[in-house]
Amino acid sequence: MKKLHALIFDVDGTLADTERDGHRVAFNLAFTEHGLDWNWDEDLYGELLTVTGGKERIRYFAERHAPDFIARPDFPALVAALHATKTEHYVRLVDSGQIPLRPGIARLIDAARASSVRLAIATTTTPENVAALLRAAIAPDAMDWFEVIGAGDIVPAKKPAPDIYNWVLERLGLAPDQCLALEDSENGLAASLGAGIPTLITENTYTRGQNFSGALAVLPDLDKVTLSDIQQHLNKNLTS
Ligand code: XBP
Ligand code: MG
Repeated sequence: MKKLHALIFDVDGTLADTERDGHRVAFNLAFTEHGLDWNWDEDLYGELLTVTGGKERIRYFAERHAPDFIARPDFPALVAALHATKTEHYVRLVDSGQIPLRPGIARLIDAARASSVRLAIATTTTPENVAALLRAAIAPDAMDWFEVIGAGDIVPAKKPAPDIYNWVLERLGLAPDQCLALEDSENGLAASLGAGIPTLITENTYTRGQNFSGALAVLPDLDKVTLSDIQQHLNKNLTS
């Protein structure tokens, strides 16, 4: 039986449903502030979510819907400025307490801390966004509860590349099969499996129906999931 040494949490869509009412709203506020008539409605945003990384998502949208924007010589700087404004709006939204944790997350984190299972984060979003969510949705000192926080541009390639998970594993000093990753999306699963980490999926409205082959299990949420359930998923994985 492989003992669980660490839980590695994805953030957006896993710790909390941050995309529809958080990131998407922040992007639209940033577009307005920069005088752009772009508006990402819920359906369009669902399509754009296949591209991980906010700056990458803006570029992807502009390539398809705003060729004049792409043609501007200062395009890269504009993307960076747009994304910085978006992050300010997102942090403000999260600080106002509007984005709660998903069911079962707080209990699982408390159980891990009580049984010395180490905690880490591997996410595509920015460190500022992670800090804001942990502070507002968990506790003012929650950043200290996670031994390693891998976020955003710290690695050259974002999910579905495994870079962020390998970065976290290296700093945890653990082997992939001593950990378990908690993810919500196909891109996230590709990243964690790419790093060899057994992974549980908690799907959400934006990721339901994606290709989760290779996951230990696909769950609606973690509301009823205990650490021993997770250990059993790991043991089953070893015998299969
Ligand atoms: C999800 C992402 C992020 C967020 C937006 O991250 O792909 O890009 O959608 O955040 P994960 P940024 O599921 O890996 O937590 O604008 O800061 O990228
Ligand atoms: Mg996610």
